Amino acid sequence: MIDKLTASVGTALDRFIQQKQEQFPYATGELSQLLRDIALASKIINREINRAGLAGIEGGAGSSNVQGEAQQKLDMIADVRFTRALSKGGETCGIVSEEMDDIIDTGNHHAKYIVTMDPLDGSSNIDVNVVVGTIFSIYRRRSPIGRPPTKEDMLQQGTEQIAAGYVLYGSSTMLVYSTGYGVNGFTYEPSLGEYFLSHPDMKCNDDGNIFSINEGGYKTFPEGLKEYIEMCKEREYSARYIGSLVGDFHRNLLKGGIYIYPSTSKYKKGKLRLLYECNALAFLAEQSGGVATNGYQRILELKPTELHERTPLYVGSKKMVEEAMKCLKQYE
Ligand code: AHM
Ligand code: MG
Repeated sequence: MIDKLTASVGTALDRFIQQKQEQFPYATGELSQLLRDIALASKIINREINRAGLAGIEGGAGSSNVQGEAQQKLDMIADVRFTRALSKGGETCGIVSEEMDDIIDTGNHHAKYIVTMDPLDGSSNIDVNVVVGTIFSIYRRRSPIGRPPTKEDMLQQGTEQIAAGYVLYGSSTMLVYSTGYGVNGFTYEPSLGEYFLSHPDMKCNDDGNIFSINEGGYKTFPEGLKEYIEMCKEREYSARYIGSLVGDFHRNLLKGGIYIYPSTSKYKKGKLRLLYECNALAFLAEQSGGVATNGYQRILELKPTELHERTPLYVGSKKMVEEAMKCLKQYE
């Protein structure tokens, strides 16, 4: 039975990572190990998410889980699990997480990689059983090996990413990542506890007919954006918005579309964070043939100045993003 199952799906993630490493004779295996650490952490989060409903029934706030840990919100649990996996894995010297104000020093001062992550994006969706995701970027450190990580290590442009990806905890759990040579998607097979290649060399269509935006803030959107939205409606495009970035991005990557989080009156600079949400998705978008901008400039070329800074995001099919930018430009 298991043989049949494994034969019907693609290469296992571990083997895929190994094969890719072998294509680079000077590769040390550290990045491969880091990717395995992320995959492992995601399996643990996946298990926690699947138990979320039951955990609520089993005990309310103040009760403890089997390890005796106080029950926490899942986004905090995800943060702890990822940080632990990356620290124990030994390849990461510093982490920026949405859940922590400051840089996390893993203590691995001889490691050469930096990870920025949103361990559980869209976590408010868990209460209503809707998809959530993990988003991550990997950079090479800038500071000398052997020292604690610095802010400069963290504030690198998106163009410096070595790898980036996301995990989508949906009707299936998927890990989608790129090391700069295209984008590959892996689906988790829970009975085997392994990811298998299910979406090789993912490509974002040049054009699409899905627009994803929270229109609640329409009145305060930039004029050019209002015009673009009206254009989408005239063409009877489909409006699709989960309100969970990874889910919305993933759907548009597979089907062709645009995701927009603009500046609004509530979030003047947009809501999404450059370091651990926008850069990773911009990297994946470009690696799959799509485009990602803040409406005016390429996301990957923005120079970050703060760990948790925000930026508007226009990402997805090339033609759609370019058309939206054209509309914005008219009002510059
Ligand atoms: P979070 O990082 O606090 O979870 O917020 C990010 C989420 C994204 O997943 C989603 O695209 C967006 O916030 C939705 O925001 P809104 O409810 O304003 O449309
Ligand atoms: Mg987030």
